[in-house]
Amino acid sequence: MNDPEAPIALDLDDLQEIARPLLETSAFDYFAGGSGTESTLRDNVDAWRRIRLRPRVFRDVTSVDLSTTVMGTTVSMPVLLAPVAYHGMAHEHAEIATASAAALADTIMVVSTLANVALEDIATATPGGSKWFQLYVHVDRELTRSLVQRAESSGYEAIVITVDTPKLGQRRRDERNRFALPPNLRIANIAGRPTAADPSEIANYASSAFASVTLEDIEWLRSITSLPIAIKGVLRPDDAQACLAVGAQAVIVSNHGGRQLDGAVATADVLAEVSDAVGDAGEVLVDGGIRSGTDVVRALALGARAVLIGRPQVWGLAIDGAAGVRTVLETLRTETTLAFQLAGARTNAEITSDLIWAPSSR
Ligand code: FNR
Ligand code: LAC
Repeated sequence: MNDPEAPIALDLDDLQEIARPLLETSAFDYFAGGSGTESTLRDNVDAWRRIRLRPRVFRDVTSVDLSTTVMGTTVSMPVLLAPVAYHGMAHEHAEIATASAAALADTIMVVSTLANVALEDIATATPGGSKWFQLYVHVDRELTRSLVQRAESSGYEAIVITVDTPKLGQRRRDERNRFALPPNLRIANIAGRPTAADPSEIANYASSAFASVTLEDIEWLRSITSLPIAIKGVLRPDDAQACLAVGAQAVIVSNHGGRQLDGAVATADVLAEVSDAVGDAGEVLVDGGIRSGTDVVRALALGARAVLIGRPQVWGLAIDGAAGVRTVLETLRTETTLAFQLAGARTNAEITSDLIWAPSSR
């Protein structure tokens, strides 16, 4: 993985096994793992592949423009990097490497509260790239306020509030490994260190520090920042509409990559109804199991404005640092361009719901 410009026939599914031997077992399991029996983890990927498309022909698709805007930020393609904790376990350059790859690919990195590099340092190191800050609302309101103010003053262009993590899902792999952040790494945005304890350090931290987010919390956050707000972790139309009612500009349909409620529905299966419920009142993004350009087309056809990828960014980071993440993004760009062309679409706007084939449409 050394020339991110070179078109490569890389299957993002292959990356996980290429990255496995490069990581400590506990780190690999933390990144790869889901909750419970990992049924939602598996279904996230399978659900996209169950979706069939009916491409248009007689369209001149010689040139395709993948660019779009998400919450007012222009991106070169409808593929963003989802917030993922602990990049320092995958590569010594950690979130700075990931952010530089996103900047070079002209797309957005959503930086996690639980990054191993302080949000200010990520912003300073990668001034050219558009970044959003993913916020875990803490029981400590002043800590929460300071995170938002720090992100806003560091040039982050939006706040992503994760609402599906009142507690951490049961991560059996982490429990077996008694997972803890390696001693040379820390949660750089938070002072101190989480205490190592059962079932795992991060589960213990989430359990003690994370708030169970309410709509009143969102209204409060709306009142303390002028940045656009996206709410991440929504799977229901009623919750999506509630997000907009309290001032969010976007909803991210997500089940946290199958890491929270095991048995939760795959995001591909609920995206259309959430998108229909939101309508023109806001933007809908989706993550979970996106592994190909065809998956990107499926998501847009079901109403998403853009997708976010989680684990593939980590595998790229582990394999080859910033260049590895860049290769993941450029591979998805190449695949998405081809998928657009074969679907008969030249722009994001031409990816419409009638491209979805369903038995009822016979
Ligand atoms: C995550 N995710 C996540 N989400 C969030 O809001 N804040 C976070 O800090 C993290 N951390 C995190 C760590 C790891 C190792 C994973 C795999 C995931 C969830 C992430 O943003 C996203 O919802 C899923 O990863 C998307 O699914 P895929 O692309 O990984 O299948
Ligand atoms: C996770 C949390 C930290 O999925 O988002 O590990």
